[in-house]
Amino acid sequence: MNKSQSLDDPRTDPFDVAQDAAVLLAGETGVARHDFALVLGSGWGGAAELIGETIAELPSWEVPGFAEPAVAGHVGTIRSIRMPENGKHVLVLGARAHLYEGRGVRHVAHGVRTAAKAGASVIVLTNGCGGLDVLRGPGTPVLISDHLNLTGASPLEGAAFVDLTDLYSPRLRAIAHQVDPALTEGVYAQFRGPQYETPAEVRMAGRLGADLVGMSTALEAIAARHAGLEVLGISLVTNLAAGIGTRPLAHEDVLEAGVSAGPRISRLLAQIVRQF
Ligand code: 8IG
Repeated sequence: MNKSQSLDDPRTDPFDVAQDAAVLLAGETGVARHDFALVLGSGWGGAAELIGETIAELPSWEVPGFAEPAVAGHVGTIRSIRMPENGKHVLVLGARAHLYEGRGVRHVAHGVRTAAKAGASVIVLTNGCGGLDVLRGPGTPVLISDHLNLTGASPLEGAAFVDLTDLYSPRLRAIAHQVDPALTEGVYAQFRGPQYETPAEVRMAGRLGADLVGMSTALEAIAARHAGLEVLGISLVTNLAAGIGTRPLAHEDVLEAGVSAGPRISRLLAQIVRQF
């Protein structure tokens, strides 16, 4: 068997590594094609069990192009789930690479590219984030309507002039609203991190149109659109952004908000995916 090429070699086509990953996943799971993919961010880890039966679960680092996750609370497995209602297969990526980990944008985009090569037509990107609106405090899920990519980076290479109008699928957002009419929408601003924003940066993001601030998702959404996937983005507000609330930001509070909102948002996500 060929050893997989490295994403870090500039001569490697990152889609070739994604193809290798998809072939390995098909072999290990026995599922030739997955229909949907989910990227589970902070707080969202419980959704998979509610969606269906786990057919197979692999440590992500056994799959070409994936590495071990760096952050406590980020789950490092890739699962194949079968939905009992319709027999559809869902690829659950619990291993997200963040820009702040410093491995580069190819690693950030690798999960969504693997999902596309595995056959998925839809990807749901979830995250935990900071909120700018005091009326949507910790524990509130918010649909992403659009984003501001404030990272200065792109997951694309070369002249990939991809259209991002309606990047966050109006069709899928309508499904989510049907499932929960109380869901609101917001614009997600991705910062590079890993530090949280200063209050001035949060005010800046607000003036630019952001409702949510985070360190993921926008770059993945761009890569997903480029790979031909339909994108749904859902954030869980785990903290009020710096200077909006009265308390300093702490990763422990973020994890706690995820734990307490987890069952509720997991049910919501499972209900949405059933309508795809
Ligand atoms: I969870 O307040 C989480 N992720 N940039 N700001 C940014 N990322 C976050 C935040 C936040 N909370």
